[in-house]
Amino acid sequence: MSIEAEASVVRTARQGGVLVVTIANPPVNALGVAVRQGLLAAVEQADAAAVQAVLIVGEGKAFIAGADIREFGQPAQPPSLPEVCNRIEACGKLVVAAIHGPALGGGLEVAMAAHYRVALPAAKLGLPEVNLGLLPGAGGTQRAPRLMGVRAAAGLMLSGQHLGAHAAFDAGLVDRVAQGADPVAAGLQYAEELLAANAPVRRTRDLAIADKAAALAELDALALETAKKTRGLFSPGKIVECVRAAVELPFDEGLARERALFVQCLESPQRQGLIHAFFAERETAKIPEAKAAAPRPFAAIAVIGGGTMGAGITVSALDVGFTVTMVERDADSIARGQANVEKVYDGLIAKGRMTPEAKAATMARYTPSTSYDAIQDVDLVIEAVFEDIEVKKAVFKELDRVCKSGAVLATNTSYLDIDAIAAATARPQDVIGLHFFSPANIMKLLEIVVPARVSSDVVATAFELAKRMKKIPVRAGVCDGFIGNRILAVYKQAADYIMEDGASPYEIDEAVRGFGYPMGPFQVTDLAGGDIGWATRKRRAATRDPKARYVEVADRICERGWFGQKTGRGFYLYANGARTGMPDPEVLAIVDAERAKKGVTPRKFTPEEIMRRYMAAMVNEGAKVVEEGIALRPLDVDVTFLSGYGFPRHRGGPMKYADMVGLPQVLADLREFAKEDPLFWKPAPLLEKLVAEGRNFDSLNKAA
Ligand code: T1G
Ligand code: NAD
Repeated sequence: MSIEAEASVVRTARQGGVLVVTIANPPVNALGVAVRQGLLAAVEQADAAAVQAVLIVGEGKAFIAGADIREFGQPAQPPSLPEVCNRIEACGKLVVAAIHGPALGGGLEVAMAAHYRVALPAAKLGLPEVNLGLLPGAGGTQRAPRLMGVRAAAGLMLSGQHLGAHAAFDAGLVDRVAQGADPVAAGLQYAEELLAANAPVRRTRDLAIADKAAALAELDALALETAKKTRGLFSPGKIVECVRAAVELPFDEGLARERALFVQCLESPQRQGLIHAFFAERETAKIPEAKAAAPRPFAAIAVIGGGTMGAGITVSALDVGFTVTMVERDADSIARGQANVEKVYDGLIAKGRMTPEAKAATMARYTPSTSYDAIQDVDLVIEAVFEDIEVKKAVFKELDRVCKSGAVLATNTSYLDIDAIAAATARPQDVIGLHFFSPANIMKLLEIVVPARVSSDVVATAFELAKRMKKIPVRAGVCDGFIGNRILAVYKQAADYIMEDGASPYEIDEAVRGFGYPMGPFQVTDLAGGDIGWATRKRRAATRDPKARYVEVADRICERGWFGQKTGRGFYLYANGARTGMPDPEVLAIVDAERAKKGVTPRKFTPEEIMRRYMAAMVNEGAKVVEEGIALRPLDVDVTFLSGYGFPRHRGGPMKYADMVGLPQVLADLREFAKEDPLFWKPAPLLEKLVAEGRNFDSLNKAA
């Protein structure tokens, strides 16, 4: 890397007796190779120069947001970050770090290698490597326990959370909290005070860890707790091992142990999955329409319908500062709607996470109404009424009548044809799908469904809304179920086939949980309510391919009124309103009866075989969704399932998982299963094409 490149991302300048080292590597001063080389050169320059101190600052919004995540998986380029941190710590001049924004991962490790740290009010300090399947690999696991204590340091690394300036001060991570936003000014003032006080060079490596016996006992307990809490994850346990090394070993041996464990994490497939998830979530908002048009201005929102979704959407909007007018059919319904909203805030107050005053201030931005005329001036409307095309068309006709020109009209439908809904108005260019997930105030995913005649600025407005609501947006085309529910229907069908062929619903759920999901498909059906799926199956019955295999077990269960948790039984039994269900022998009897009716001889399925079929179905439909353009890229399918369907994050999403397994293997599985059912298991042409060309799904992410 040339001197100019180093100089371009790391600048040095003398200010009196202080060498100010500024990292300027937008957007977040990631510690790419040029920054590492620049930092090393700057410290060596300081040691050689007639300066008394060094001040390290970041330019722009961040101090340093960590190692350059894009470099992971690439060949390592010297110097390594541990070398840079050790060199900073070894500097003969006082080194001060002034933190005015994110100091995360390697960024905090650089700061902890400095001799003194000052934080400004907007500082955010953390070691979030665990979120990437990694651990702090530049001395963080050895220096943090020396500064914060063993328990607090382990907690910071295992949670991946960020600490604010004052919390970091209280934790011993920084020595001072200064006011203002200018790190150079605050840093210089602190450095001069330290020099005036003849403060010594203070190397973190030399700090002692108090009461080692107690610390080791704590780590024993933490190791057990971590294994239980982070079931199936690789790096959390390695973090605890590193902290144990910090207690048991001399500093440099601890560093060597950290490096060895870091490399193990780097080689773990979980690192690939988690880093893919990190970047994929930041790519979904990069859509053609956002390049083509700017969002329309919006501040006042209306929500039509105050049921499960209407209330959750209202809370999401109120939580980020919008005014919301909720419109319901009649007085009883609007009273229920308002109660559904207030219930959320009362729950937070009961948990001490909100004050009554804050609730009052929030509800002051909420207006209940039973008249559509109340929303003639709003900028954006989100409809969440019954999932019935005629009801929705009638509502959109009413919106067309009352809403001002330029208002964005959105529907929260789960399955219905948004082009048909738009056609019910004289302004289809203003109609878009905003598919929230239940509970809407919690779930991060927002499927933004783009109908044929919508204008680009309306799509851009929807993505801007997602950003302001802190949702993860995914652009989807119009089809039955869009991206998520369409693919869900297919792998749920595969689960039904596996059940009818011999595995119990409980074995299938267990296999899916073993894969890393919080719940299996039959538990999810019971949670969401079996009646919703039943209504969808009935709606589709008329158009279902008569040649397609159809499993009637769920229908038999629904015919008995067993809709799941809300009726106390479904696939599972929920005694006394329990949230965790027990296997139900009567359900197994229903399954056996359906097998007998179909002449199916049940056979054993291993968890691996269950997951091979479950994932093959999911990936195959995912490939169809991409090739039809319903999803822009495979990563959009991944983000949909990571943020809306509980897909295990460390596997990166269904399409990333398929890439890691290898598309030839997935295709071979499909072709094997197609021998039993060529219609259902017919491989997607895109999958066959990619395999034939020796390419993978990620090649399409890059191409987009
Ligand atoms: N490396 C590379 N690119 C990064 C990056 C990083 N560390 N952090 C952010 N970006 C990119 C991001 O992809 C996006 O790009 C742009 O910056 C803005 O990010 C050895 C092993 C800092 C709180 O885990 O948490 O150090 O999409 O949209 O919402 O121990 O980014 O514009 O092209 O997220 O304001 C540990 C990760 C690394 C922090 C800012 N560090 N970053 O949030 O903006 S591992 C992290 C964040 C490590 C060492 C180890 C956030 C942020 P683009 P953004 P934001
Ligand atoms: P819900 O039955 O809980 O609420 C619907 C509300 O709409 C009722 O309160 C009803 O009074 C009101 N309503 C009906 N007609 C109206 C009209 N003409 N004007 C004003 N209000 C009217 O239903 P929900 O579960 O909230 O679903 C609403 C929509 O969201 C549906 O399209 C559904 O498919 C979709 N959705 C539901 C979920 C979910 O998990 N429940 C998830 C995503 C999307």
